[in-house]
Amino acid sequence: MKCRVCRAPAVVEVRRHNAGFCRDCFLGHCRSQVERAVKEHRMMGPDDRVLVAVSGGKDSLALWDILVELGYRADGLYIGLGIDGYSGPSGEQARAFARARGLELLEVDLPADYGYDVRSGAAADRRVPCSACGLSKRHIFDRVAVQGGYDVVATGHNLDDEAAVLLGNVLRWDLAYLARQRPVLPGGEGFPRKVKPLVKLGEREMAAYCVLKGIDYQVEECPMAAGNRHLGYKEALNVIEERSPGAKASFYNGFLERGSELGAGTAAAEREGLHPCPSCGAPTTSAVCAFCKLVEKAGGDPRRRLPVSAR
Ligand code: Q46
Ligand code: ZN
Repeated sequence: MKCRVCRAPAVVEVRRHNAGFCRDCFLGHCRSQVERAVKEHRMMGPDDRVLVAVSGGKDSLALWDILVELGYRADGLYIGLGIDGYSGPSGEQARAFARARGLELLEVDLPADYGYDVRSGAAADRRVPCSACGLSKRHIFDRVAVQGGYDVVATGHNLDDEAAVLLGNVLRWDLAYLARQRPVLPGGEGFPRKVKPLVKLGEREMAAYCVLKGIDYQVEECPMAAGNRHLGYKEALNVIEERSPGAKASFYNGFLERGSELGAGTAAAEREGLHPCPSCGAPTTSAVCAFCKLVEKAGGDPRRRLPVSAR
């Protein structure tokens, strides 16, 4: 197979595009897919300060790398989740990446800074671990971004992630989640804009990007992911994609083109009645926000000072 762009021998095949690429043209393809997503969905401008949610995995490190190559002012934020055998090496990969490129990586560690980890927080708040984890991460990314004056938080959700979440939301016809499932969520009083610049790139493309770029990343998945519903949806979509290459992209892109207004009213209603949490200042519709409740139940302190960029 030859590179679609320059006709040199191809090293990566992207079946969805029925195309092969040589190393340099593949890296260029990834950058241009991110540029296109940013432009199409008006994710951010050249002067925006970007906070990248960095887990140490392939997607977030590739995203950070691409945004910096495209000229964005992008710092990283890594959150230590206290998950045995996973959080230690993930943090190491994130730190090594930032150190090698002279980039700024902010860090928050749930056990050291808030007195709980994903498992104990989940048990105290009677949630499944991924729910406690997601709540903690969303809250901390939002607070660090708002307090640090970042314009936007960028996450490494790729096409496979978004198609799997979409399948789950459609199977339940969860309109509130469908309304929030866009590549850009506008900011508001107390929360930053959130963007997903990798929505045009698949999981295998991100792994290939890291390998070809020499980016070491945490290959092991989080042990808590085993058995979660999203993995099942991903597997189901992979079976369909195997038979009909491009099905995943047309499922997700069709939603963006024709179905993304689903639940728009629900989303607007959710933002009404928001007020600052008396404990941490985050916008909430309850007396105290869900994060502060979780931290208090887990015996920690939600009023911890968050890290601020030194630049
Ligand atoms: S890190 Fe957290 Fe994921 Fe692990 S506990 Fe679940 S949500 S699976 S992205
Ligand atoms: Zn709060």
